[in-house]
Amino acid sequence: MTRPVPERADYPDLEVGHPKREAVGAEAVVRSLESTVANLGAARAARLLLAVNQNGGFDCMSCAWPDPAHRHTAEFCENGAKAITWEATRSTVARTFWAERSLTSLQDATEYWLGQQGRLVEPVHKPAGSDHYQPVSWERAFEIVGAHLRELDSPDEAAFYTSGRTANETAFLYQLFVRAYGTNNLPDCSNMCHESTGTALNDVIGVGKSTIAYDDFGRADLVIVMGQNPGTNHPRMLTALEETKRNGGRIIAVNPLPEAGLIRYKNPQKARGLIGRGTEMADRYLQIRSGGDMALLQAVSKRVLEAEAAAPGTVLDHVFLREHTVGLEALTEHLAALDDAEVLVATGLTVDDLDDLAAEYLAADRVIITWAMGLTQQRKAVDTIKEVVNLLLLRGNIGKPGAGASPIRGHSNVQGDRTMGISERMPESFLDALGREFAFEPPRAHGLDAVDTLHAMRDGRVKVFVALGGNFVGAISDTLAAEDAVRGARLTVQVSTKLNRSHIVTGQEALILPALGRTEVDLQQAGPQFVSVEDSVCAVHASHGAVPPIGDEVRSEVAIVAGMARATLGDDHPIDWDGMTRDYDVIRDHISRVVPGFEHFNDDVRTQGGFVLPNGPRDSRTWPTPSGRAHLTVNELEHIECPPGRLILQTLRSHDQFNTTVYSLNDRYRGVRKGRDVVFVNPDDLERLGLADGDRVDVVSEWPGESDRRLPGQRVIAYPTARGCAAAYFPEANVLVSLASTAIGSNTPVSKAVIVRLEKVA
Ligand SMILES: Nc1nc2c(c(=O)[nH]1)N[C@H]1C(S)=C(S)[C@@H](COP(=O)(O)OP(=O)(O)OC[C@H]3O[C@@H](n4cnc5c(=O)[nH]c(N)nc54)[C@H](O)[C@@H]3O)O[C@H]1N2
Ligand SMILES: Nc1nc2c(c(=O)[nH]1)N[C@H]1C(S)=C(S)[C@@H](COP(=O)(O)OP(=O)(O)OC[C@H]3O[C@@H](n4cnc5c(=O)[nH]c(N)nc54)[C@H](O)[C@@H]3O)O[C@H]1N2
Ligand SMILES: [Mo]
Repeated sequence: MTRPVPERADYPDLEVGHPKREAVGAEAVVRSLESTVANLGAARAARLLLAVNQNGGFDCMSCAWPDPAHRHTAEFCENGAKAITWEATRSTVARTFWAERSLTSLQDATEYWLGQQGRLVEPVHKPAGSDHYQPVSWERAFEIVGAHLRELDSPDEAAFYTSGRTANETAFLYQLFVRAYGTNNLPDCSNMCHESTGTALNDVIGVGKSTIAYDDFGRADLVIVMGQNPGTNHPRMLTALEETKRNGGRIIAVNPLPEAGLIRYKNPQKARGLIGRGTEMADRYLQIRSGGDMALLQAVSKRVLEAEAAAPGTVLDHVFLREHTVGLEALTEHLAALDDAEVLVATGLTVDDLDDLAAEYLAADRVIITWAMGLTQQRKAVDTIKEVVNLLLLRGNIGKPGAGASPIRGHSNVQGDRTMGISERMPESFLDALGREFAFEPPRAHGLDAVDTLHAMRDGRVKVFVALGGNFVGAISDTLAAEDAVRGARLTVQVSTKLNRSHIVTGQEALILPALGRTEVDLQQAGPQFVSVEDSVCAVHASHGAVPPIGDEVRSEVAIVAGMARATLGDDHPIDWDGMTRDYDVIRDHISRVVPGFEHFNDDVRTQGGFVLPNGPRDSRTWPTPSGRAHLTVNELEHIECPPGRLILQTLRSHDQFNTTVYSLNDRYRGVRKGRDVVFVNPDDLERLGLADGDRVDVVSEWPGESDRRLPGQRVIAYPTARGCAAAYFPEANVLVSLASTAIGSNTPVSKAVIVRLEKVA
């Protein structure tokens, strides 16, 4: 019997309560342990939770937050426990699943329901013209991939996606396969995530990564947290922010929403966190209008420069600016002309707010600015991040203890994947080294990023799509356009642990190849293998699986990539794919000769706690830019015009999801239970729009020159977000974001600022 599939976006039991004003504490710990034990059994749960983020254990896959030098016995958070439980479940997709269900019958399945079906344990193939997947042998599956790739007129007619959970060794092998095959079409989740950060930081400081170390949080006088919800997405960061507070530092949050974790934190690892009142987090909370950060940063920098003009020689770090930067004069001139009235419109803040933030910045000797998707998924994201750097540079806040620019990465190894060559445009120096090591000429033309891959699929220029993890069609913007494009492909291949939308919306022919997860022991001919990852602060460490594989047929990602490579390039290809699969030390030896910073990889990764990659700006104030200096830049302010009767909608994560993976229908901190079909709107806006809490509305987005996009039947929640702004959940709301709406310079979908109107439905 076919189990009924729930209809999309219809949650009859939805409950709405009050938002919380504190995060974590005893309740979260108890809940996460209860659910892990209930799902996995006590012994398996204990084995996993005691191994996570420990030396000799595995790296938590829930985010890229770094580990402190002194680890607790329990070095995980509530959301890490959910991610582990989700992967390490013992339920599996039944052998009969696909015989009983056509793809057509699964078109309305939600991500939540798909994820509940358990782990994928055998390779399956959907032949062209068929509406069902059917079991297929590994060898046959690889042959299908190889045959399709060899048949293409050009290697550029294929694209190879990577999601950021992929480990360093796998990522390196995968990009090697793709480049040996002949293309740089390596789109990845980073294109939708921190691409704006990499683009901006590379331009202005020469390194696209964070300039701080973990311990800097404990040394900072001021941490400004912008566009980020650490209580949900990086919960262990709250422990680092608590260190800032305990050492006398201050915290300022800049966010349209009052996020619980930024208001108060009860540390579950400390007795006072379990029973006491916890730590007050943000000393100031600026509820900025969506997309207003660039204006805010310029206004603060302007005030810093005015303070210097009023008391010359006393405000700026002149020695630093002289020795290490270029561009001060142009920046000073440009900001002098900044129109405060425009800043007030753009930010929705008051003059006092701007003055106070400037005063806080000036009172601090060591300042860290952290950010995530609230800044990167904006049209002017790249320029906004350059303004973060401008503000930091003015007082020498890069390359000294307790200070720096700190993008907080998303996926647990998204940063490492980039280091390993997963990018559609790696620098020439990387391609040269790769070609030398493996005696071939890598392709040089830039490849396609995530958005451009979809354009190319839509136009028939990309015909084969291979995904190493992730849920491309579920995660990218403009869902309906994306799905149409994917359906036109000849072959789509998903290497996955669990079911998601990208298995249901496929090319004419499709494969699902089941992979081992990070929690599982990876046994190869040379014995159990470990992999490695790089966290948000450039620390690289090993990850060892802790529990037996979920099934006999499931293969490691390395083995799957090697299998595809051999089948595509032929058994007599000079690259020894099998040797690298037998023993991952062989892959690491190759990496040590290709990637700077990894020269003694196999030794360094075996030292307790791993090693930290070199970083010029952080370590020695050296700037690998063309001028050899850090650049203060002039960026033209542009604020979001919101026509009357419209709102600026952001799409964001609930507390119980990991990207497109939905663990439960609750969003505890925001007071939502048993449903996700909601839109959060400020009460003043509701009144202005003639709507009320509890109304049902279609959320309709408008993009110039295109027809309207619609997310039907959302329940309105009156919520204390900034005025003029609204919020709805990713990935359901992706349908509203035009594929044409991307950040200037990084091509990242503008997921945090969509102009919408709300249409009341009966
Ligand atoms: N549990 C869990 N952990 C995760 C993830 C997950 O889904 N679940 N995802 C992982 C990934 S891949 C990533 S990239 C990170 C994402 O981590 P976050 O960036 O924290 O994730 P979002 O939910 O997108 O939250 C964006 C935040 O920015 C704010 N914001 C929106 N627009 C603006 C703006 O214009 N200005 C400012 N200042 N703020 C704004 C929102 O109100 C929200 O608080 O988390 C990683 N960790
Ligand atoms: N509207 C909107 N869109 C967004 C965002 C947003 O804020 N708003 N955020 C963007 C961001 S920041 C990101 S990073 C992307 C995320 O885009 P993706 O990385 O593509 O999506 P995920 O949901 O993280 O992928 C989940 C799937 O990965 C597979 N998986 C999990 N673990 C493993 C593993 O160990 N191995 C393998 N092979 N597969 C595994 C499972 O099958 C699971 O279903 O989405 C982006 N899209
Ligand atoms: Mo991300």
